[in-house]
Amino acid sequence: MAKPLRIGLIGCGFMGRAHSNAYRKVSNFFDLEYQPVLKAVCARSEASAVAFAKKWGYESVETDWRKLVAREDIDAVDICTPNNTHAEIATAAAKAGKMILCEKPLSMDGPEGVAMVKAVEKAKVPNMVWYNYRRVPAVTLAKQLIEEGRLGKVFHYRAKFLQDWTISPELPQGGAGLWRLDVNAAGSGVTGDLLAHCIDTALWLNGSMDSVTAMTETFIKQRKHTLTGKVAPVGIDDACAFLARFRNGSLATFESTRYARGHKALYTFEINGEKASIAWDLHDLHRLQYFDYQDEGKLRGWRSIHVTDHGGEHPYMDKWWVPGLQIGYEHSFVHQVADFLQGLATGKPAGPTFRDALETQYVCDAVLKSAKTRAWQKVKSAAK
Ligand code: SOE
Repeated sequence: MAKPLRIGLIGCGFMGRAHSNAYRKVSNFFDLEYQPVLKAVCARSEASAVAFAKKWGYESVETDWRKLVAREDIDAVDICTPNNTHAEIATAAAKAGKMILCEKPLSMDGPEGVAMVKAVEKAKVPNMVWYNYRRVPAVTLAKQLIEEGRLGKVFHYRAKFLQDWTISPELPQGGAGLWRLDVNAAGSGVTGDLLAHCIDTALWLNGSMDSVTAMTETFIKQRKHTLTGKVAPVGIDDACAFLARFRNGSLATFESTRYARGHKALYTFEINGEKASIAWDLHDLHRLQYFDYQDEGKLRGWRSIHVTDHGGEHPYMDKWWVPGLQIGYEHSFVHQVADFLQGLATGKPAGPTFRDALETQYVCDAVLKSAKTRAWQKVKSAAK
């Protein structure tokens, strides 16, 4: 019998659904010592919490997160609320001795993130941040290829995350779904929301960054605020591009926008090494493009690896269907829960931990500061 891990979920939006789906599926596909039990869900609106609980199978509801955090029948708190609430909830949950799974980005900025890291490390509670793209099998395969030394010295890292959903000036800011446009709730725009994903993957695949230089733009300067009904200045970055130097000597470019007409969630990266290159595209997420200069000359060229094989060749895939049948976005969350539970069983915590995610926060801080000062900024280290 698996040991129950009683989950208390806070927030019933898009991420509340993605995480709940992962908790429900993980034990059907992975053999683990722990099994999530959907104990309680919390939302300010009781009607929303009740409807969510019914749909996803939570046993009970709360309308005050403090009550959920204080409950003795909760082992792990999952924070799926807007960014400006992460720190307060996580700090209280750590004090109450709960494990914490926190939606990305960790915090509004680096200093807030430091306090969160201190809280979980002082309380010695397992902690993780939901940077789910690390667990797309093709991305995990990229990590394996790099660790096997197949790329050799890395020269370039290139990443983009392009969307187009905020082009209309009629779109309001604030409130459910649109808090990402409200700087007081989100902290920043595409930098903390989208580039944070690119940065997390990059730090994981290519190590720490040394310095950055950035530019940002806010194309629509004011929008109606959903909560007040009044037109208010827009404080987020709508688009951001930055150059970076990694500590391993490689050069990088990163770009993100919500104004790339035609692109919905085009997250791509490419890494060029001395011996090989790899490229990945979220719109074709089960494929990894790979070029190996050591291939025989007449056959040398980019290969498109369909990352769906079993028998240990392709990460996570033997847990799913049969070779050749692909999986998708939602499965990256299932894999992240599986790794978290595995980490509890082995005592080797699954990343990114709060401390790992603090490094992403430091890069975001440096990027936003550079955009303001128009000067290169050093990136702080989050290492102990
Ligand atoms: C924004 O549109 C968003 O939903 C992000 O908040 C997610 O983190 C990203 O994975 C997809 O886009």
